[in-house]
Amino acid sequence: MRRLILLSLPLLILAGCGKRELPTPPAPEEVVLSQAMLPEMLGPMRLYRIEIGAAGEVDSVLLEAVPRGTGAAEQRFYLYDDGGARHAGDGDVVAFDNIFSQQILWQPTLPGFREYELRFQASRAGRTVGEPLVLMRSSGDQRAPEVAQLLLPDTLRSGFSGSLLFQAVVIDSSGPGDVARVELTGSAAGKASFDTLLYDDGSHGDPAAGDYIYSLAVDRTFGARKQGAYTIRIAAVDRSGQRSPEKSAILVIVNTAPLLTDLNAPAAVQRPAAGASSHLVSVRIDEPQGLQDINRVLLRAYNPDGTGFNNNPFVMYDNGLALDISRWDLGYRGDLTAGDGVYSMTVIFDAAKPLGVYRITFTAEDWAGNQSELLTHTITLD
Ligand SMILES: [Ca+2]
Ligand SMILES: [Ca+2]
Ligand SMILES: [Ca+2]
Repeated sequence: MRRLILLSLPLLILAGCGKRELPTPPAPEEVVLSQAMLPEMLGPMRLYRIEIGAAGEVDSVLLEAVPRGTGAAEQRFYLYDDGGARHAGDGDVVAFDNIFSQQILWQPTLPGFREYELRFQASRAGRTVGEPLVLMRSSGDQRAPEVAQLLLPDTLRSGFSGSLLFQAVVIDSSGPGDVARVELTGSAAGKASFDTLLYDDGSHGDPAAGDYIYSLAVDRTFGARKQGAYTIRIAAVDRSGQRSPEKSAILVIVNTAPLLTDLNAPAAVQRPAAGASSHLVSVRIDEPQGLQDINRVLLRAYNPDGTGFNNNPFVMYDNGLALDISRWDLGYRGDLTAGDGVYSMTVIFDAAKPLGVYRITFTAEDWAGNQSELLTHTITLD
């Protein structure tokens, strides 16, 4: 009798399958991690209370701190939802409210700025459940760097030779590697301000890398477009974005006018019987702050009777553009080589020009507004 029952059971189950769905086991309760509470920036040897919401049936949540790019957990913490009853000092406030907590002492193995993956993983009865939640956070010293000392010249003489160093000693408790940048700004009332960076990597004239002395070597061209007493402010920013107080000093930048040299123009020209004759006129500009400080070079021409040419003044160019009368206004005035400091223009005489002595004057002006002395030349048309 007993054997008969055992045999008939599988038959009954099979018969049932044909008519309705297999009974599905109850789905395990879904576990979702959310609403982690932790600071953006973790400071070494500081205590933090961490919280995470974990919906579902969860015993604990494991937090692993993985330095970015290493893949290996450096620190591990377990978070509990026990109201602090079973794990004293975990900082959990209310038991069984699905908020898991722990107080952690953040102890990175390396000082300085570093990014971390913080991986939260829920577990139940010793097995992981649900998907991990990964958050990016950074770790680093929370004290701002400090500009300890400025090593600046007090004056940049006009046209000085060689180079001078702008330097600042910057202290950061996490080491020079934690300083993201050292900024220098210069300002003066009514003048355009400027900014640049100082370096401690052996570049830009820095004599020694990694010695906390940030440097920038400048030459005479640094004074281009600058003139007068500037307030120099230097500040350092670390990799967590914290900014030091500024340290300031006064720097006097002396900027003087360009000099006109090497005038190249004919002393005498034969008037053409017909048509026109053209003559290249050029002058070399010595500018103490370099060519980038030259604003404009002007030529003025005067007739034998002393009257000025209608088109005075003429702009001279250092653009390397050959003479092309149809593109005269675009700067095609016969300059031979661009950017060599030799500014050029072509003087044209036609058959209608009166004979006599023509006077030509040259001036140059820099971007600080300094005017060169006037250079005068004469061309005799005969
Ligand atoms: Ca250095
Ligand atoms: Ca100048
Ligand atoms: Ca030129």
